[in-house]
Amino acid sequence: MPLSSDHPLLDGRTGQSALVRAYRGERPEVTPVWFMRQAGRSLPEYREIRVGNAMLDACLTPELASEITLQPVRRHRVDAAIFFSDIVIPVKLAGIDVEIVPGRGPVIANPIRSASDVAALRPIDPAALDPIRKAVALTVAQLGTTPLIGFAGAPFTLASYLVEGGPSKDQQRARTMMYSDPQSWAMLLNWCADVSGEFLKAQVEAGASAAQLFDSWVGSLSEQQYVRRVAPHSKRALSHLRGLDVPKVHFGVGSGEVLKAMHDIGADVMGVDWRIPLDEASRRLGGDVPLQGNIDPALLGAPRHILEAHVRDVMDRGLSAPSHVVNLGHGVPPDTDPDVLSHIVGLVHGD
Ligand code: 1CP
Repeated sequence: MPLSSDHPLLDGRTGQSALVRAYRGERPEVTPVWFMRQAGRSLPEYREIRVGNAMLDACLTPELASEITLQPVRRHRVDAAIFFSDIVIPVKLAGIDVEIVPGRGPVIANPIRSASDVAALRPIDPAALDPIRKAVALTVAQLGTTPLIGFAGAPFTLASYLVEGGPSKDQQRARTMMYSDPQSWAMLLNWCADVSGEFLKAQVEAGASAAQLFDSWVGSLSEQQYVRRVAPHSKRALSHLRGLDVPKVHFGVGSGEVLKAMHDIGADVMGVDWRIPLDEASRRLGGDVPLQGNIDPALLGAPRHILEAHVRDVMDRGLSAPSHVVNLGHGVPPDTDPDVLSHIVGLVHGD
């Protein structure tokens, strides 16, 4: 089913925005900028609104999710909103007992480690996604010409949480399962692809103008294992957007070795972390892929002149790609001074 005619991309609201034009490979007059994890703990207004609301409850309360999504757009004047939610929301909506533990991250009550655990997984009920559709609709109604980016976790990153039971340094248990029980692994990743894919599709249908797949922990894989045991499932996640013509961004941390393979699953734009310069990323991708990134989050705490020189260097190197959306190389650290983010926006926009 194509996008409806009153979708922001088609009804004149976001189709000509700097973000969408850059994602499509054009160079708008002003370079667009937004920040991964811009909606969250670095903002006092976020910390205030979250008092008394557990993380995943906030994500599933449309008015709250919408307000939190809008906060960084108002404050920083970024060129995009990213939907406030979490990669584990579709897993929760499919019946898995998961919580976000403050200071730690997602914790799964009963990790998925055996063939029978995998066999017991159930598909997501489309009605369970109603709070997501509602939150997105509320948000785009207020965003006007600023596009909303929808997102989902890629199957490998999502499966890592399910198998490990929580955050882990190198996803070792998950990778053990990948080698020792490839069949259950493939079934688990297909399930993750389908729940993430439906979550992403719900956001796009309800009004998101772009989609970003986060494979945050892909850096723990070799290229060979990525191509063989992961990439087909990431492609499957994106296949849920078939017929919905929105730009698709693919991002991973430590993804230098797999950048090309990550693009090959059907991404239009590659998000790059801070470990490789954008001109090198562009070279690895053949020079014709729009890029997003890659300010080192560590520099947000550096003296202004050092940060500014780094941002200019990132922008210069971004000229080697057909187009560039400025972002960080990973999420905003919680202790970031929000004024530093606003300052970067001004610098990138040339205010
Ligand atoms: O109580 C809180 O405020 C918890 C902190 C928090 C927030 C603000 C979590 C827990 N998730 C989120 C929101 C969130 N998560 C967004 C919202 C919008 C935005 O980017 O502005 C997004 C896109 C995510 C996606 C997400 N969740 C990813 C992929 C992006 C990335 O940062 O790599 C991952 C890996 C998660 C898992 C997760 N959720 C929360 C935490 C602390 C973590 C990481 C834990 C770990 O280190 O393994």
